Amino acid sequence: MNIDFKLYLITDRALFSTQEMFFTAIEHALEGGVKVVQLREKDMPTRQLLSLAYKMREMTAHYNAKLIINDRADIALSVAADGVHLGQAGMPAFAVRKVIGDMAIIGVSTHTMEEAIAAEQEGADFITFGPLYDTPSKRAYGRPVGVEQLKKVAGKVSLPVFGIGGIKETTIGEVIGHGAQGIALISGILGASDVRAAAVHYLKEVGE
Ligand code: TZP
Repeated sequence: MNIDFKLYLITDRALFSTQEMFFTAIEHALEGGVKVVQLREKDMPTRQLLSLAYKMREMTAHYNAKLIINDRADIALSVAADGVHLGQAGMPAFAVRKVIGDMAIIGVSTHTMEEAIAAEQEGADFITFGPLYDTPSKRAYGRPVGVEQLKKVAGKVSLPVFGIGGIKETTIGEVIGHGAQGIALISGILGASDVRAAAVHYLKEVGE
């Protein structure tokens, strides 16, 4: 599987006070040139998530961007998404591969060397590794893993590695410099006051 992107935008509708504002932000990110969006709304009831996934599919297709669905292979298949992103607690990549087939992309979230190696052995196409830096949503899970650990992981696995967690404009260079193919992020882009400009800027910094 050719994973040719360098910026992986993850959704979090909780950053917006209305659904319309959320859609506008995603639209602006796509206008800014984002090529891959992961729909990650873990607390949403299935019926609602499905309809959001259809909407995201429509929007991403319009901009020729890929859509990856967090955890739910069933929803990914229903809306003809490009792939699925798996956490550590859900189905492993080899099992999801049987459901979604060889043409779909499988990303796996990893936080340790062991998880990264396992994800590769289990047939992931790429991994995210982090949290690299402090980020509010992950504080409960302990200290960030840091870029030195990223370097070790990127040196060990042959999969593309995307750094994740608290990445800001000022730290992109360091993340790429420590072996990541790209960056995965939420707030750097979706939390910006001008989402379009932030997308353009991050894409430029990452070289996409
Ligand atoms: N996994 C590890 S850190 C993180 C996820 C989903 C949150 C990333 O969000 P942000 O705002 O880019 O730190």
